[in-house]
Amino acid sequence: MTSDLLAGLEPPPPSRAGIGPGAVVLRGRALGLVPALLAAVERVAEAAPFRHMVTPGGFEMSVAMTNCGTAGWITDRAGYRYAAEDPMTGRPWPALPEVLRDLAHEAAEEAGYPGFDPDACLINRYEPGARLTLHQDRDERNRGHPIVSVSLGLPATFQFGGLKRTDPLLRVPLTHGDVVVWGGPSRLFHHGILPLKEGEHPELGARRLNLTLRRAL
Ligand code: MD3
Ligand code: FE
Repeated sequence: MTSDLLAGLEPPPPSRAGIGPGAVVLRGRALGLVPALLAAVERVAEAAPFRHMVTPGGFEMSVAMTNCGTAGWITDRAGYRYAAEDPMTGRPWPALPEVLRDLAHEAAEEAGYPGFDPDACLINRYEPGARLTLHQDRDERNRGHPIVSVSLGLPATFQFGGLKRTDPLLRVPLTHGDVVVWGGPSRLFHHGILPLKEGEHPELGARRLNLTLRRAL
């Protein structure tokens, strides 16, 4: 009774693979948690709505963002930074849901980074056409901590370079349920997301969500 019958019906088991120095993809690692993760995002967005922030250069980002945790990543004309309050509401960001904290802690451990205790989660929402240009994540105080990212909904093409902006780029698909842990040298590598392609995901519709769990302070 067995896996023969179920083989065509069930998603593949999670797999682990390196994609760069210190970076580990756990394919499908979040699949069993999707309802809890979506409920958590919905609850966060009720208190801290998704919004299109403005870059220091004055451009509105195509990705809509919100945060939870004791610190949230923001950008405006004054720059990129972490802030304890949501500038849209003047209130603290919603607390980091336990399901996110636990997933990040466990995924980091599975990737070789035990003891990860995130205090911030940036939630990115992509609609078709939305993209994230090549950048480094360097607003966190101690970049010795890894970052754990969770992808949900429509697939995206992730671009992964090196320490220099001009280093050659690797393209990696990130799909529903994938968790990636970025530590070691990869933590400071340039990366971005190509414009999201049109599509319809059975659970999320024409959207992609990406949650990045971080130690900001
Ligand atoms: C590699 N987010 O929020 S997730 C970001 O899909 C960000 O929304 C993308 O880049 C997204 O800053 C990519 C993968 C990711 C996240 C953080 C990283 C890769 C990373 C930090 C350092 C190196
Ligand atoms: Fe990033």
